[in-house]
Amino acid sequence: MSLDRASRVRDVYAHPVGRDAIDRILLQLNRSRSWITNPLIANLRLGVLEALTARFTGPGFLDALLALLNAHPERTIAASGEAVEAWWKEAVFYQIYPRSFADSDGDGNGDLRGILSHLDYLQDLGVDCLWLGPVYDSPNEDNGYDVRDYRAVMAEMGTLQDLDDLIAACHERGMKLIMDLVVNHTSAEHEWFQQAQHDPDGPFGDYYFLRPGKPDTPPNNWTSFFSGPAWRWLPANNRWVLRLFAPGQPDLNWDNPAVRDEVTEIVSWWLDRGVDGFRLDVINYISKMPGLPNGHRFIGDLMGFHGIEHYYYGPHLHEYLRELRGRSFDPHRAFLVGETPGIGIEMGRLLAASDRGELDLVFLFDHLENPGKIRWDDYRYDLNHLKAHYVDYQSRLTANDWMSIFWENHDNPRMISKINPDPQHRTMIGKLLATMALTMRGTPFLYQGQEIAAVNQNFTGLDDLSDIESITRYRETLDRPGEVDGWPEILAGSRDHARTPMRWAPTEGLGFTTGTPWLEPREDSAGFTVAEQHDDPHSVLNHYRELIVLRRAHRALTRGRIDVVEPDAKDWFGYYRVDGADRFFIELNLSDRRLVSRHNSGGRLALGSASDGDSDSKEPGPTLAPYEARVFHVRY
Ligand code: ISL
Repeated sequence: MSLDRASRVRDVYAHPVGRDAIDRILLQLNRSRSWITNPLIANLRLGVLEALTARFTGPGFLDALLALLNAHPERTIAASGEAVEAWWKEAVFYQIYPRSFADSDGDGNGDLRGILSHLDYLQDLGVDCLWLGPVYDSPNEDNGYDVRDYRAVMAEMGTLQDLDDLIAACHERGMKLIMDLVVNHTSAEHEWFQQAQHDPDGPFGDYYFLRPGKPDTPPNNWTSFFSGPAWRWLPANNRWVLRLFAPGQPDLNWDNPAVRDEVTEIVSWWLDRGVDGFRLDVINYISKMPGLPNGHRFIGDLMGFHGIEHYYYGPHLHEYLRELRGRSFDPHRAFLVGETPGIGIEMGRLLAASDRGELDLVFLFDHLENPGKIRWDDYRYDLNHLKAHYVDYQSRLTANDWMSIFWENHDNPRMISKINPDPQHRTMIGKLLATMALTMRGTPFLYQGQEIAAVNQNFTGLDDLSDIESITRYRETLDRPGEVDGWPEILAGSRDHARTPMRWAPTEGLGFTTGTPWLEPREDSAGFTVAEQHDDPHSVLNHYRELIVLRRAHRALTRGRIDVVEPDAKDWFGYYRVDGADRFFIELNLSDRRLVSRHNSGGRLALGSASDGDSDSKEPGPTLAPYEARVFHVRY
């Protein structure tokens, strides 16, 4: 049944897409859910609500929302069935940013042989599966997320043989490897786009979104994630091409069956080489609303990008994913995690519930910033938001669902710096985050450097940066009216914080390279390299290692149930993980103050983060130190 002006607010909230859309708006406006769920509002007819809010939203907002909802008639997710057993539900994933992990040949760029030479380290840490960032041949306008040839390795990273060796070496150690699959767009240097430009009316023209027009008027008002219009003018062709990201990243037209065939073949080609699965880059953007209509101004202003409602959950998304999975992933039993920016918990469940035949997991992003904040805001992240996110998310999952656990990757600043940049708390926050990542119910994805408590860099200006997003955004700030200095927001949000070389040793080149690193590190605190932490039993690195050992020994910490204690308690997060008679109680201080411990589980401390001596073996005190984490083992 489709929704219309006679429907009520509660009907929208009962629709998975509607619920996520409303939650997203509330989050952005920093308003509580009771705004919508109180009966006065919940019973309002949409037509009435429209009349009341039109001054605020401008005309057409309700139509835009209804079009989105009515394009997705699937309302329910079956809650029945036994939970599926799968290796990836118990695995610890580790994301490698190849350019910055380890350089084997001194050219300043990380490479495949560098990764190969550190596999023992990763195995020793307890990693089960590597997620390898893009290593395909690329002109690197967006560091490999612009693929020129899907079946070749970029020269500075090595060769196909090196990659085969890496896959084999992982498998020898009982580890798996997934690759990044970037198929929402290609590089403009990809042969398909070259052909499309050569003959826009030929078969490859329809691989992309090419539109005739005039050089001063883009076909619609969509904006790019990397600043400016989402369109690039091609003077030789007298046409525009859609590119949601960099000018050199034209979007593929998935409505063209030939494009979907190509992707199927690429995927099968890699799976035949032994890859265990993929992380699918911005996979929820692949289905664009036919006709590419203008985005609604209010929605665009709110989200920061115009047009997003026409592609972040497009009409054919589910269909295309099911098709791709059936044709290429299923025969290999490949694992799939989708990067899905902008969607919420219910849409995430529709994409990844085990009985739907689409993805296995999704990465959601609403927990990465506090309500009302965006990545470019310079603020202290309140961990109570992270708690609230997990409490809510866990409460909505059924036996068919499973979640990913992460807060760092190559697109975000380091979490420790966002929570509290004071160096005296660095180790404790590092261990707190380790404890949460490895005891929360779900699959943890660690990002390189997280295990040694990596923090943000002291960049001093644009010359210190490399990322296209930071650079284009900084230029955009210069064009804004007024003379507000744009640098603080770039420094707060730059993706380069997480992209500087891995800190292996406290030496020149950090043990990363014998040459000049492609991106200079701007942070030289002592004690935060792998070499320094390796033999220190109280290091963050060893905390990760011990937690992983504990996880592996107890199903309660992986597949076990989660029972949250006092979900509304502020600054304190406590939960049980339970598997039959085996249970753990986890207690976390989310604040920079001492807190009274609420532990009364009767268990003994299995692992604690307090740094005063060998606390692991001592009876824990009555108060938790700032950011302290404790894991108690309770047996019945
Ligand atoms: O820019 C965003 C909105 O703030 C992000 O949500 C963005 O959509 C997301 O970071 C997409 O990231 C992925 O695709 C990009 C690439 O640059 C990133 O490195 C990758 O993780 C384009 O391929």
